[in-house]
Amino acid sequence: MQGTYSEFAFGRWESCVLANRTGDLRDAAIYAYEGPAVTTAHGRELPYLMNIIENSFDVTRLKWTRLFAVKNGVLISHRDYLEMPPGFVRLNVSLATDLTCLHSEEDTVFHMRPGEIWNLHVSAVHSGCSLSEFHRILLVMDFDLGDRPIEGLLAPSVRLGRRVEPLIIERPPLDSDQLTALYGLSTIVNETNSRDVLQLLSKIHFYRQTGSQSCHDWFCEITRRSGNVRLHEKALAFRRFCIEARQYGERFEW
Ligand code: YCP
Ligand code: CO
Repeated sequence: MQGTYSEFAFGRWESCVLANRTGDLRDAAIYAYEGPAVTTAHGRELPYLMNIIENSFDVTRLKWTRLFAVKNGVLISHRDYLEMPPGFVRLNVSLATDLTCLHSEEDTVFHMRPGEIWNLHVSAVHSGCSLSEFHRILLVMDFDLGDRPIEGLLAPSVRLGRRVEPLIIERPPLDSDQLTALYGLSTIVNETNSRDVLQLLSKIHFYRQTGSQSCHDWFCEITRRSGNVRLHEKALAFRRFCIEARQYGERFEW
């Protein structure tokens, strides 16, 4: 388990680095570098998985190989690669999942079936969750592709695999009573429950039609209506941190 990126996580969320620049497990916040990736101690404990990765992808371009585990939790909507040069792409493969484990990218919610290879556009607003006790494990690979075509990352056997229709999750609309109820949280939100409120908001787009970013916009509006200026400023700062701009290695203090 790494503390890195814990600001984005609600519930149980863990990351585990299998390969990076140094081979050091603690080197967990992604950045660009030259040269091949080095397998970490965790990666060495998973030779079968590392072997499949080597046989399926162009590992000469693979810079970060990580596992993200989530259980009864959510990684709040955010953008990645804010600190990366252009040309990075992320491929995801679900290793253990069930239908309570979902992802979002902007206005779309989907389920990654085991074995599917997903190119998530992580510079767009996105999120992921397990809405149950199911302990989902996701393989996350960041490649330095430059301006080459993405198909080149796949070994021929993988490239020729069957194309499947993605499982998009249709959601009922969010009605005006529900929106009023959400804004009503402004009457109860305070310093001690603000993270609980945010956790509730962060999951709503997985079961109601609204964009991935809505939780941040609602949280800013709820805290504004609460009249608690400090909390409202925190909300604005957190939205900036998650989806607008952040420095490399920047952390967020609640
Ligand atoms: C990353 N960004 O891109 C992380 C993953 C949330 C924030 C977790 O490596
Ligand atoms: Co992300």
